[in-house]
Amino acid sequence: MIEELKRLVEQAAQEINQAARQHDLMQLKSQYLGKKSAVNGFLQRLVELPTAERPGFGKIVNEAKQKLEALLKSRLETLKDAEYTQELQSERLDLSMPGRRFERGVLHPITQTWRDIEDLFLGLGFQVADGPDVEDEYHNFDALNTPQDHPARDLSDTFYIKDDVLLRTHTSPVQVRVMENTKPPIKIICPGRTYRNDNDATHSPCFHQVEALVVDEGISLADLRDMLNHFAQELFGPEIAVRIRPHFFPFTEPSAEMDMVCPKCLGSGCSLCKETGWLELGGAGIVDPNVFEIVGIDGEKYTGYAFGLGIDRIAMLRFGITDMRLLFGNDVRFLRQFR
Ligand code: 2NM
Repeated sequence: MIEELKRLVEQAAQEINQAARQHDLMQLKSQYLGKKSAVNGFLQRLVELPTAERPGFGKIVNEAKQKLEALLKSRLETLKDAEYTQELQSERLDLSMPGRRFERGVLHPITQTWRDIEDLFLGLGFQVADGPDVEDEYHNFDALNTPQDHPARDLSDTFYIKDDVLLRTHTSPVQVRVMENTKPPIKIICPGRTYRNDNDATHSPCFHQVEALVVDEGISLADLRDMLNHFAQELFGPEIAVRIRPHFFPFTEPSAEMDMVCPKCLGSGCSLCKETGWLELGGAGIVDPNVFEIVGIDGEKYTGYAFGLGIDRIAMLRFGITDMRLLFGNDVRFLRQFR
């Protein structure tokens, strides 16, 4: 019986040492040490022995059990260690690997220009006014003294949403709304999105405008000229002069278009200014008394000037962008360049 037990223990020890998973060890434990196990069987067979040999053999069986338990325990430790080591290996961090690059965003060139223009005028005591992109015909055309048959009202120029509702074609309706609700003096700029049915290399159907309006006693063309000069020189440099040429707008009288010295050739003529030395900057004028009457401002007491500029065109000039469509393509490879 001792031999039999020895062989059993040897076999068990071998199996335990070959067990590859913790689960296998559990099975071996119940197989060799459980209630119905072969080792326990030996204890039950004690009765077959002469009484004198029973304690001795019982001791041997118990030692065998202890030996197997110790083996199981040590194999379990080994497996746990191996498992842990493997886990560490598979989750290993290579601290020498370069980190993921953190890409810092850039403001769109239009946003940069918009903000610079706002800052410039805020510094001169202007307030920034805001209004809806979707306007009614009254604020976009009627209140601005624009006749019913004016070509700007055409479907080919203006996006109508329905009768009487349209996408504003300029930010002047914001100024109308301010004049309706504010007593002079008024000193505002209205930057924002504007919409016209135009689409090519120099026109986008959605573009950005900033319009300025100053209403007070004794405002004259000289004030307008001063402001335009100051604006161009702040934005493009001290050598950039502005000139104004007579023009016509329904909402101003007199009206003017303004040009600035070409910042690329400083007036000597180049491809950008088509050899003229001048670039068109925007429109301007003295607010028509009809507009004042419509919005309820006393035109005998007050005068005002207004002007409008294209933010996108200014951004293109500043950054040397030649195709307006690049500004609206949202290609990050293009946009990244304007840090
Ligand atoms: C321009 C050119 C000339 C203008 C006029 C007004 C208002 F509301 F006061 F009548 N707002 N903006 C104006 C005048 C805008 O943009 C080229």
